[in-house]
Amino acid sequence: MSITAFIGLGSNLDDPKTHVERAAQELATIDRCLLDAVSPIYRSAPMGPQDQDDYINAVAQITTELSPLELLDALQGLENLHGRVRQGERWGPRTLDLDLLTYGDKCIDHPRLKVPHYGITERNFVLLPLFDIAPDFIFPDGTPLTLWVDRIAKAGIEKLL
Ligand code: A4P
Ligand code: MG
Repeated sequence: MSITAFIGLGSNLDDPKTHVERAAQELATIDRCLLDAVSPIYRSAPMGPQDQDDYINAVAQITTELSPLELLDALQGLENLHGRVRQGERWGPRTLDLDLLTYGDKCIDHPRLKVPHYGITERNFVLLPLFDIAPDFIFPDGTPLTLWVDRIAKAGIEKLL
C-alpha cells in the first residue's frame, strides 16, 4: 500500500545547504519511494544550544511502500552517508538530520520511532516549509496545519531564494 510521508531535513555543518539539497534528491533513490515535492530552503536560528551555526531546513513529501521502520532505516542510512557523527549532545550540530514527521495518518509509539515527530507543532523550521508544499495538511489528531502556522513565532527564520 502506498503511504504519503513527510520528512524534515536539517543541517548546520559543512556546507549545510548542499547537504540538504543533495539529501532531498537522495530520497528519490530509496527503494519503493517516490519523491513528490521538496519545499523551499529555509535558514533558521538554532533551537537548543546557541553556540552552534544557523540551520538549513526543508521538508520533503514522499510516497512510499516501505513500513515505518524500514523507512527510518533508509533515512538513517542517508544520514550516515552524509558523515553524520552522533556525539551524544542533544540538539547538537549535525551534517544531516532526517526526521520522519508523519506517515499517513498513523500514530506510532515504538522505542525507535515516534510519529508524528514530537516537535512539529512548536518548530517554525518544520511548519513553514511543510505549509509551502502541503497547505491543506491535517494532522492525525484532526488539527489543521494552518492552526499551528498561524500561532507559531516567525522570528529567526528566513526563506532563501
Ligand atoms: N526517532 C524517534 N522518532 C523519530 C522520528 N519520527 N524520526 C529516534 C526520526 N527519528 C526518530 O535521533 C535519535 C533517535 O530518535 C533515532 O535513533 C530514532 O530512532 P537522532 O537524529 O539521532 O538525534 P537528534 O536528532 O539529536 O535528536 P532529536 O531529539 O530527534 O532532535 P531533533 O528533534 O531532530 O532536533 N534547530 C534548527 N533551527 N533546525 C533544526 O533542524 N534540529 C535539531 C535536532 C536541534 N535544533 C535545530 C534543528
Ligand atoms: Mg532527529
